[in-house]
Amino acid sequence: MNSVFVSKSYTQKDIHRENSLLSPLSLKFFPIFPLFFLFFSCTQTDVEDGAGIRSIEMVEVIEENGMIYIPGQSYRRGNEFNPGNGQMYPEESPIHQVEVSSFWIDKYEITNAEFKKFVDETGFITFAEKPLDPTEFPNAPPDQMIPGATVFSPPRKEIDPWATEDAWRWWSYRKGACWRQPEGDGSNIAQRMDHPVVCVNVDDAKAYAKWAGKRLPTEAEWELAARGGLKDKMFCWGNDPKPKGLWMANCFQGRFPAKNSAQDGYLGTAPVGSFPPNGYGLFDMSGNVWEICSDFYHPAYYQSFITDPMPNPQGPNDAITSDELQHFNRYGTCPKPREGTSELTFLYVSKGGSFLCHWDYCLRYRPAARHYAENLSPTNHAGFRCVRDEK
Ligand SMILES: [Ca+2]
Ligand SMILES: [Ca+2]
Repeated sequence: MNSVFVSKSYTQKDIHRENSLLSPLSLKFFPIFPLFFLFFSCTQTDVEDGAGIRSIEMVEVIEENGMIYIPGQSYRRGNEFNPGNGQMYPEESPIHQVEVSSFWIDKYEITNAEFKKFVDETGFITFAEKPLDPTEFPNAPPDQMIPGATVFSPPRKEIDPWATEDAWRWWSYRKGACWRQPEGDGSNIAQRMDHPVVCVNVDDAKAYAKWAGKRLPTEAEWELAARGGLKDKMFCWGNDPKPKGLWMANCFQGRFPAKNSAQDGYLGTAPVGSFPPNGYGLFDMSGNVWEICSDFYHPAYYQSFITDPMPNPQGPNDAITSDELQHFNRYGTCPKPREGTSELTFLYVSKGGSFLCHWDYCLRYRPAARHYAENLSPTNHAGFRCVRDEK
């Protein structure tokens, strides 16, 4: 989705939550006890749900304690092609070879039930639940210093999402929005404990991961896992966007952003694991919620990476902010963060698209797709999953 830049000054001290908004940008309680499954070799496996039967090309997989083992390998990261809707996504190119060591990754997105357990045990308070520090943002209006998050707020009438870059036409800062009440005051997650947690930022996600004895994935790890053992395919399941005419991921159907037909069965987030897994047996690597990674985001990162490739890349050394990204998109240059830049405005990679990605407007429910999350602006369509090193 297009980047949002509402107006503000280019002075980081003046940035507040609204103008730094990120680009719009039930568990059947899964068993937590130790599991160990082994799938031998590459096989066609039929997966059936309420929508129909899909055939998934499964590869050899080891599962343990809700995590899948991804063997170390070199693979082709990125995408240089029109994914089918006539649009190009230059931040995904050039395609390049990248080497990643073996690791384990969560089978599902982190759920509200799992996040609640973390909060109950630690007393952790997420960013969205705390007021902003006025000394850090002295020029921000008081009403934007109160706890809250950025929430999808579709217009009542259809609009052309391409008309302007102003994504505030379908996003709003919502008082009280946080993981416990993703749509703000009056909402709750009582019937959504098996949905992915949302309205968390990268620091919240890192805190959870540390508590769980894990960490956030790098972009290179995440994309390798999302590709499900397939090579050079556009989607996590292959090149056909809708095999047998069935949706393979929770995304947005209808006319974005006003009319969501929910043809896939879900208007908002879905219970994790509601759609078929990829070849590694990982669920929701496409859609449902964006998944925050540990790398800083830069749209031209791959162009610099190919000049100095390295195994297990961690992303760019320097962070950029949404203002600087906007500058880059307009002028092709991107100054380093200036003195006084709040780390809360740094952009981190997020992957996989969300329930708001639409074929025509944001075809980013693909393994190569790249987007970003900003600590200052947790949203109700971004969450995360964790990884851990091979031991
Ligand atoms: Ca949907
Ligand atoms: Ca996802």
